Amino acid sequence: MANFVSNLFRSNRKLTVDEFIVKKTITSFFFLFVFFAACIWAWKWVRRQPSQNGSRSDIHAPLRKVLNTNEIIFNKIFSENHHTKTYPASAAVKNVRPNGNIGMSKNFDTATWKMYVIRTNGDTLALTLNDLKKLPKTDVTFNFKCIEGWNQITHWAGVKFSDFIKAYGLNAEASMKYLGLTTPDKEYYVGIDMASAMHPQTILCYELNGRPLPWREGYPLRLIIPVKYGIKHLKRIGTMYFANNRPPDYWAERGYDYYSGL
Ligand SMILES: Nc1nc2c(c(=O)[nH]1)N[C@H]1C(S)=C(S)[C@@H](COP(=O)(O)O)O[C@H]1N2
Ligand SMILES: [Mo]
Repeated sequence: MANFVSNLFRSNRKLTVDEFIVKKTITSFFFLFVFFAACIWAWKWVRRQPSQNGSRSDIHAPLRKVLNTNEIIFNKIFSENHHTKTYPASAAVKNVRPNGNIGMSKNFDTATWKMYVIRTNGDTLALTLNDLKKLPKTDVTFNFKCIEGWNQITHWAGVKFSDFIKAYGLNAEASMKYLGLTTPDKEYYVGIDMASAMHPQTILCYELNGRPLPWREGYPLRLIIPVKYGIKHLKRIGTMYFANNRPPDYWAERGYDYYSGL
């Protein structure tokens, strides 16, 4: 057998058709084997790599790099002209499925709630819901998508984030790279790239289906940001701040994509 094979590859004589087919087949299997071995090696190599930020909860660095590259590409193609598809309000579901209640503890005093906005000069604004309701109202009906794999068409209203920035003269703040949001108890927190925050469909939301936000949907105020997956739509905003470095992000710390764009 070994002799027969080495004969096929070594001899200079013209091969018969049968010999030629056998030789081709052996060569093909050889390269297929090398290819599989390379795949297994690459997979093991990825598994051996530490995570980029050194934390055990993060994914392996090469995979994280792919996500970060995706983010750069998405940032490039992302523009204000790219709107998420909207629907008539009548298409919205009546019974909205609530999901995720981190940072939404029962002992929360709605009467004393304020949204704190930490300005870049160190000042802090404390705004009531009425302050926000005085600003122009915007609504959006879109297909809300959760990374868990479900989606639902929902109808929300509130103040466009960019209108809020304009009304309060937060230009220095909006020129920073990121917006950070946390719940009043700081248990849930997200970071948003400023282009997505300033997108015309992003709203500081206080109504669902034309009524005040239900408790489980984030009363009194939440973020609605149709260009992102559900994880970024922080419910019950407590504090807002601005930064040039990525603010901490609850699900990004647990391995999900920081950008989470749609
Ligand atoms: N404070 C807070 N906001 C949150 C979450 C959470 O656990 N806590 N979960 C997020 C996730 S994963 C999703 S899909 C949406 C769900 O919004 P809904 O409950 O209004 O459907 O809220 C997001 N905002
Ligand atoms: Mo989600």
